[in-house]
Amino acid sequence: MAYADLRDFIRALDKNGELKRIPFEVDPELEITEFADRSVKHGGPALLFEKPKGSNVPVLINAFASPKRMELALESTADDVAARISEFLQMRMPEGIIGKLKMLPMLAEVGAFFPKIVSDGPCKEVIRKRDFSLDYFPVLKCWPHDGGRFITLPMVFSKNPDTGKRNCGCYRMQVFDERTTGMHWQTHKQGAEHYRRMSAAGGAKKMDVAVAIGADPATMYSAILPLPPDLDEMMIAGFLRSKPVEMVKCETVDLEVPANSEIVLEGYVELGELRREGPFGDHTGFYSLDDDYPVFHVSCVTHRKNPIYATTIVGPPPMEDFYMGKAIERIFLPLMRLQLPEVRDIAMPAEGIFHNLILVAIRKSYPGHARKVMHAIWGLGQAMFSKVIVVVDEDVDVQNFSEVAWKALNNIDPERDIQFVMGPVDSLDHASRLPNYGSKMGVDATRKWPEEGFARRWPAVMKIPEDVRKRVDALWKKAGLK
Ligand SMILES: Cc1cc2nc3c(=O)[nH]c(=O)nc-3n(C[C@H](O)[C@H](O)[C@H](O)COP(=O)(O)O)c2cc1C
Ligand SMILES: [Mn+2]
Repeated sequence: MAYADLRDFIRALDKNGELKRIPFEVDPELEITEFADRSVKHGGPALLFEKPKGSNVPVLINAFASPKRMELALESTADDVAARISEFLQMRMPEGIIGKLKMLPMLAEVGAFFPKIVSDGPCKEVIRKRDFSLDYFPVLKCWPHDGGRFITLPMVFSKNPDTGKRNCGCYRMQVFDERTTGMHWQTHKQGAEHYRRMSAAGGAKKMDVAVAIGADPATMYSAILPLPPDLDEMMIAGFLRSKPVEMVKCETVDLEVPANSEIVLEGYVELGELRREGPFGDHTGFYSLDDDYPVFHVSCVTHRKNPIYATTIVGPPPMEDFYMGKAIERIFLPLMRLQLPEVRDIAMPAEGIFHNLILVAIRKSYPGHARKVMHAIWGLGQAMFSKVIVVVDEDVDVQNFSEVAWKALNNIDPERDIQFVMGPVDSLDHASRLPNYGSKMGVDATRKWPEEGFARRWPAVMKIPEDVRKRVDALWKKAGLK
């Protein structure tokens, strides 16, 4: 059963022993960060701060911050979501009328994912068009040198001015004052693309933006998914929760938001207006330097009665975002394999902060195959940011980082097997020579073939035969070893 809203998810977390309520006052400035960081590093629960200092609105954090909680959020393991996607991708129109009839339930299921417009919803319980202030909400100052307080887990809605298609992305927002924030959509993201297109078209002075904070977990999660442009996150959320997302029209802008949202900030970004944003203690574990970004002007706030403020912190790994990213790794594997069927598995170790290190196991079929896979990944959506790609043969378990390091380090002749390329890099990369532009490295750690010019013999890995192992199993016990 799909979660009705954030509260429904909080109840499920509670029931499963995955939530700790904090009934006393804790400061949203740094103290909640220290709680959240300690909790995630110790495998602790999600935290609900009932009395954040300076606000009557409770704060939920770490709701997705473990494999168990990701599974509760998606009501299934990420691997099962991946299997469901594979099933859909393999769906072909069967022969004959009987076969076609058998397909109907599946097609009906596809139709059932599309978001549905409803006329009212809980997010409209309180509508504030004049009398509102962002200070009402317990927005965190996450790290000591942050430029201010940041909304860190928003669903930012905008429309592509050319296609009319909706986008929803999670872009942090620095609170500048009671009614304005930053809008940190990085240059490669869809919000920034909509902004560019509107600016280029001329005519309009501002771009409508609506921000929802807190909803059912699948809808919240969809905002971070690296989907192709113009693929509606709300449709994918409907797929994930097996129930359409109900959307309501905003009061002051031409956009819709999830009806079950806890908090909605409606407003606009003025085209051409930029303001210094940051620094911000970021995903990388380092501060992102301050930079100029668009400004979001809030024109109306709507919220539920007794709203709950959902947030997260990012920082030295592993943090909550690592668990969200791990599920992305699993869920997107079948989609990657649509283009690259030779990919057996991929892994993004926590220390690589998503795309700084991607380990890929392939079934190698022709000379140069590992390099083809690297280039394909560099051309695949947000995987373009992959700073280091290590390609290994399919007999290497990429989830076992120690096995990858051991085999890859043995298998490479660095000068021959390492490839550098130039291209777009993540906005958060602080080492690249220019912002958003720099080099990337591919490591071909597969076994080298004669067809690749490798004239020497390639040795095998040592292994004791199975029959010997069995014999020793018995002797081991006989010797009294454990
Ligand atoms: C907690 C969290 C915070 C994020 N903050 C930002 C941000 O400030 N700016 C940004 O461009 N992407 C940010 N992202 C990544 C985007 O949400 C992600 O790239 C998403 O796929 C973008 O969606 P889009 O392709 O529809 O633009 C964040 C992700 C997470 C998990
Ligand atoms: Mn998108």
